[in-house]
Amino acid sequence: MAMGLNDPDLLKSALSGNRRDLSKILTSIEDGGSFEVGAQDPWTLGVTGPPGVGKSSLIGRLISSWVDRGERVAVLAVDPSSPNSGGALLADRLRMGDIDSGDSVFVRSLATRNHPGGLASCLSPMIGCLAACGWSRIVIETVGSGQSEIRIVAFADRVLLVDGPDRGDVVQAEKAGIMELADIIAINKSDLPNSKQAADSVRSAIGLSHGSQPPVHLVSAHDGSGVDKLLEEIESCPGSHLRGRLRARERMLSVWDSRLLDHPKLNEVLDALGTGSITLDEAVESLK
Ligand SMILES: Nc1nc2c(ncn2[C@@H]2O[C@H](COP(=O)(O)OP(=O)(O)OP(=O)(O)O)[C@@H](O)[C@H]2O)c(=O)[nH]1
Ligand SMILES: [Mg+2]
Repeated sequence: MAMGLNDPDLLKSALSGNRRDLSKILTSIEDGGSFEVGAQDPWTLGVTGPPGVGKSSLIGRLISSWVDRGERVAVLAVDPSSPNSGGALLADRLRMGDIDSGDSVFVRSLATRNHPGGLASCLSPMIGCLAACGWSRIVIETVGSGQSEIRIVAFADRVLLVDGPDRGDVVQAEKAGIMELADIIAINKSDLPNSKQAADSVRSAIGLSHGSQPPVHLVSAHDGSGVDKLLEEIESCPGSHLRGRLRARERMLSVWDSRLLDHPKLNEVLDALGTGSITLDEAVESLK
């Protein structure tokens, strides 16, 4: 199961920059292996937002700028694995423009369908592994603005919510509460009509909430407008301080969830609960 992690040569090779061996290690982490190498302080950005708003295109823009500055960028693209999407790999669709990714960009898809208990147990070790292997910018992209996406991006130290010019997108994000967790909001597709109105409506929606309000940037991944400013905002974002507690809560809930969903006795207890032979309280007790 965690065979790759017990192989010192593989580890050494990944740490010295071998991408194939890095992939092998990430696979063994996905399969349940743990990974701990020294005290790393990974730089992480979570990017989330409704389908099709341009998250990958925008990440592509950010990657170009980062690579120009000498950063090495890793993207963990989390596949929602909805039955409708057919498990399409987000990484395949990552639009990175014409950047020469070379050794500076690493993209990895994570299929949530392989993880009934969620990704909680593998995200932190994967991030740690990428940081140890010298990836200085680690981006986690998720699609949607529901609870599970919030839980995933909460593993990053700064969160960017991307929205589109449709009011429907914005409402979705408001409902899910992702706006409270976002450090920065980008309204993409500023080259299309209605994007300014969408930005205004987001500003007024967050104006009604308490606490510090995230800045709202109007950007276009297509023509690049506003992207430099957005990048500066991301770079100067203080990381975990502002919304650290909120994110900690989501991380804890997702670890809690996955412990329950991965519990070896779960099916047995559900069967008993389903037939009424035990009570809900007894079921909970027996899964502690
Ligand atoms: N007009 C316009 N279209 C854009 C812009 N950014 C992205 N798109 C288009 O929007 C579509 C979706 O772009 P993606 O970058 O795949 O969006 P996404 O949010 O990553 O999509 P999912 O990962 O499937 O949720 C593509 O057809 C892009 O060409 C933009 O700034 N302006
Ligand atoms: Mg995408």
